[in-house]
Amino acid sequence: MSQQKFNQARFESALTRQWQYLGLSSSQQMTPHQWWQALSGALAELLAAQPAAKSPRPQRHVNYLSMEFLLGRLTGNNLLNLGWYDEVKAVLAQHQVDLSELLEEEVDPALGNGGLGRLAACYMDSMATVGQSATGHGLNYQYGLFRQSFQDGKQHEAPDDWQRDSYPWFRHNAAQDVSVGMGGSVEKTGDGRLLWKPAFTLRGEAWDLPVIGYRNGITLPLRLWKASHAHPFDLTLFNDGKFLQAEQQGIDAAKLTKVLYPNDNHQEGKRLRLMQQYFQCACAVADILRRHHQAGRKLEELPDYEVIQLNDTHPTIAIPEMLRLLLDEHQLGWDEAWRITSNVFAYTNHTLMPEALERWDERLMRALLPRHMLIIREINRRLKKIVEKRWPGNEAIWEKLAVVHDRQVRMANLCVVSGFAVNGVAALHSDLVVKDLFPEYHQLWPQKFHNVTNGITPRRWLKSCNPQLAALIDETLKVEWVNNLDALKGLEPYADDPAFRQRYRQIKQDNKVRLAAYIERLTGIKVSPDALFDVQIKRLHEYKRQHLSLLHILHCYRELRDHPNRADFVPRVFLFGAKAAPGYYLAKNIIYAINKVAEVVNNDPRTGDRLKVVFIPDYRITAAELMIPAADLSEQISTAGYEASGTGNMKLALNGALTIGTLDGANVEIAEQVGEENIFIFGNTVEQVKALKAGGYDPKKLRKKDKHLDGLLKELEKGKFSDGDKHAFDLMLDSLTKYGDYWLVLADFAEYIKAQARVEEMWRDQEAWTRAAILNTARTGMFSSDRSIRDYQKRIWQAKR
Ligand code: 26V
Repeated sequence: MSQQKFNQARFESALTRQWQYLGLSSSQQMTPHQWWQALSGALAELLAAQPAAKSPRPQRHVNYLSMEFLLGRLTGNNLLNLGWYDEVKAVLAQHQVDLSELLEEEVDPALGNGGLGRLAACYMDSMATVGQSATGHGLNYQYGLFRQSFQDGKQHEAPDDWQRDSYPWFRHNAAQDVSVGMGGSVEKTGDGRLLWKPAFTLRGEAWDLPVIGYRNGITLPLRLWKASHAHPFDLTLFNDGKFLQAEQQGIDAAKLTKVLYPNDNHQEGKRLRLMQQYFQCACAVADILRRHHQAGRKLEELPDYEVIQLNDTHPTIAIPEMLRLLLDEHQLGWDEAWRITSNVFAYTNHTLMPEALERWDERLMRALLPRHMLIIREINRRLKKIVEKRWPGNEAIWEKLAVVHDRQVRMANLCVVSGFAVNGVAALHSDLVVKDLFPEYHQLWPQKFHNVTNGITPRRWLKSCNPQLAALIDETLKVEWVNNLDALKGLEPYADDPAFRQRYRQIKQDNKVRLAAYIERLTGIKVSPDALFDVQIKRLHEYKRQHLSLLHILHCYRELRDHPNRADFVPRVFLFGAKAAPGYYLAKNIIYAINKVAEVVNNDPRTGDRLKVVFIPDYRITAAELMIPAADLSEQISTAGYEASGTGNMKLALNGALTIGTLDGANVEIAEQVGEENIFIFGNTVEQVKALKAGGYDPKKLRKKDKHLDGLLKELEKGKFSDGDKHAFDLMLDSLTKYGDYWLVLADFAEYIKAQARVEEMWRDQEAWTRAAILNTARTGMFSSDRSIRDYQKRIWQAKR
């Protein structure tokens, strides 16, 4: 397909219709926000009028199921992918309206927590760009991830009412609405079959967002399901007395998709969450089967035409739902229903952390989904035979492999057993999935296991967020690199060109000035753009170790006080962006500690421009788009073995920040790509972490030996940063000493400080630093999500079967 041409006359008349809808008599009456709405509404209307793109070649259609899509603002990105940015800018200028100012009016659709949700958004962008036929399925939450503010340094949460009802990119595709049952019981029919009689039904409304490929005329639907009451949709069933209405059961349908659960890497066994999961799965599976049927295809052929990719285990109930429909509604036998199902589903694992591996209480599952629970029990029964045959009488192995164990349904096991593919999200992680998480499953079915290293879309994460650098690359390479990121290799020779370095450095400087202005507007803190911008942006979690960076800040502050006249002190601005799950008190305590230390450090006249600490409130995609192009140093300091991949690490490296990091997740592959002289690797490796844990690691002993570290911790304990309150940081500090320092913060401290000294040594030679930064941009092309999607195609979606 070729790019869609911009038609000014059609655009202008669509724009006119928009202000007329708003009840205004001229475009001049529009507020800036209404202008943004009118612009987006007009574009959405023009797109909807386009004929649907045909897939370039016959291929399995991908259904990407994810509970989260962390999109960020759409209007600017859509203009860029359409290739209409300059034309639209010119038209608006004729109305005395500035496009870039309008784009600032958009509130982020924050329908995700962190990396997993953002990955889903990058993958939609790349599937559209590489021409993979696909549909995204998710939920249309009324409230996205909470808004964060700080009060006396403590995190406060406010609801994120992002106004989905008036979001101009949404189209309610009422013809695609479906009906979803819940609760009730299972009855035997006359011919001995089982049939589910739900206690109530809900309506699933199909709300579509367009995902626009990069200048190729392809648009994919991202279908976000919204729950509402079933009537009048289900009036016939209601009149027949077959189903009771949701309201009569005291179920408020609209509550179901009201709010995104704010947990990241931690499962809560809440009934409403399970209802959300099933609701999404039921809508998606009904939609997939309907499309298949309408295309005139046979059920047996489903695996030839469709794949369902599960983004973590959250949409796993799609598996028993598919089986239920094939068995009960379409009356297939178990073997055939199983063959179809197990050739359609593929599962991506995003975490090894035990507390994030989903388990659902069997009783809860049975109360809500009685038929599904029976099906899961049947899968388990058949699995037991396979395991018994391979490991006769081995209870220990069966306990590990069972899908239902201890009255809990283990969703990851269900995925591995019922799907044709399982993948991790970075080479190291995929290795650990096989070796530590599922070694026995791997012995049973080695061919199911794959690696697909994560990626990021270069449209949003370079071209749109760093337009100056994109222009320099355009001018230098003179080829289209935005959908062919390996072309960045062509920049390598320029790393040694002083004139190019100068321009590259100036762009970084301009981006830092832009960020400094944002920081001052937001927090009142003035930071110097000449300082090294040290950036850690990600969800707040102990394993990500924001508190390790905090100890380094204390170290720098101590240095400044001990040697106030040191000429070679490297000025730094520490920048954090992170939300903590509202119920994760230790994480919130770390935020508090960073903010309290910031207060003291920033207001100490001895530090001046040389040391500043800023925790940017309400970290979200829009903040990331400002911070990433301005970063000098990228903090990727998780405990080795726990960060499955990371994707912020890729965005930062691509934009020329050097990484300081452990050998964890995709850091390993980033190091391979950029070369060890252009990255700062430190800390215990996965093997060393395991050995330390096995060998009785004792942080108290370590602290006793390391006087410097002991001194820094004492400052926190004595209330020096908390107005004398000696217990302000107890939660954080006790975890590091009293409770055994599970995440090895103290164990990696000394090496981290040494690595930071290497950072400073390079920073003092700005030519060397810029050279390394350019090489980071030049050598991170493989982290384009276009490459990830092609890997999924080759290894999983379109692989020979
Ligand atoms: C897990 C859970 C557990 C159940 C309850 C709610 C909930 C919500 C989100 C999650 C996600 C945890 C997994 C996750 O986000 N993993 C991240 O995935 C990124 C994309 O693959 C990867 O780059 C990060 O390293 C990984 O932490």
